[in-house]
Amino acid sequence: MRRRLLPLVILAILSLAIAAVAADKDPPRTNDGRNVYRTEAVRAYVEGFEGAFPPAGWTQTITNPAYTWVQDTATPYEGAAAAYIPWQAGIPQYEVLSFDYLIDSAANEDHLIFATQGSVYWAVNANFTVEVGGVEVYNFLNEFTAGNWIWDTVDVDLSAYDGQTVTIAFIYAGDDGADHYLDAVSIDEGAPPPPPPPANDLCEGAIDLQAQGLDEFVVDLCLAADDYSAPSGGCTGYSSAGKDLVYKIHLDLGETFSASMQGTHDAALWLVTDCADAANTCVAGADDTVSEGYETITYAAAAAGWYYMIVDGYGDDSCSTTTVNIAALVSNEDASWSDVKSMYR
Ligand SMILES: [Ca+2]
Ligand SMILES: [Ca+2]
Ligand SMILES: [Ca+2]
Ligand SMILES: [Ca+2]
Repeated sequence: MRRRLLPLVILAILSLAIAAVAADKDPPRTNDGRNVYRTEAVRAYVEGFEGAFPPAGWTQTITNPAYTWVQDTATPYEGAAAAYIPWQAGIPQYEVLSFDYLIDSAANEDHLIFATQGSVYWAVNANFTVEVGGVEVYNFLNEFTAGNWIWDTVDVDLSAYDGQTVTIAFIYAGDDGADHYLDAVSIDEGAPPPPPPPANDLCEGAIDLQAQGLDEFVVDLCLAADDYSAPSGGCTGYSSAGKDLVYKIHLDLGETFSASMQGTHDAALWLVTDCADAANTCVAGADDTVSEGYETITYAAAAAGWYYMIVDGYGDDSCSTTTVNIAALVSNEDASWSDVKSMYR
């Protein structure tokens, strides 16, 4: 008996799978791999629909009691539950979840962020919109791009409402649409400002390799800006439009300096005598390999003085976390390893 049923069960599963195409009105009722947790910003307020429904402090406007917003645990965006509304044909729905919030300009708490999913295909019939103070600030049909039944986050800038208490309303309205979801409603502080560039982003802040005793170090070039580019066809053979950091070293006449760098980007390494005129004073450079490759320069000082090493990359604003190796200096008088001068002099 069981064996005879098995093909029928398989057929049923297959037909269900085939039905789950773009025009499906119901989402897949599983949550495999889609419970993504957000970490990108500080939340000043969050409602994840985990507890009482509607949540404390929220208002629910109901016109179709059998098909309105409810708590649902089948496919939350995060946590164990989300707000969910089933579709209905023949009886129009205008179902609203709303809450009031003081948009605090002082704390920069002026981003409304929420996760939603639904069917863009069926939103033509019944759409999901968000209003702030009665003004539409989000339209699922027009703005959602992640696809049908894929959770995605929406970020609405509320800075225009700084200092005001506003009603934020999530509205599902229409007839014969598709199921819709809402979760992780939050008022976030703005994204944290980017970290300041490293002190040695520019020549003025060049790090003294010897004073710092640096012989091997790892540095994230992505924190830097592209300020210097080797001349095309010049000392590295190519321009270097990648993000760059600057190091300096004092060399005696004839002293040989050797350094290498390696990262996941197409690295470029060059040494100049006048950092303010880097492109025209390059004395050694290397851009011989592509990503993951080692670039190595070796230079015997033609004059005593300061030299500036620019740790760079070929591609526009290219960068990676890069390992830099500085070989011990070799003096002019006797270029043998027995006469290697310490970096830590
Ligand atoms: Ca939740
Ligand atoms: Ca720079
Ligand atoms: Ca550069
Ligand atoms: Ca390279």
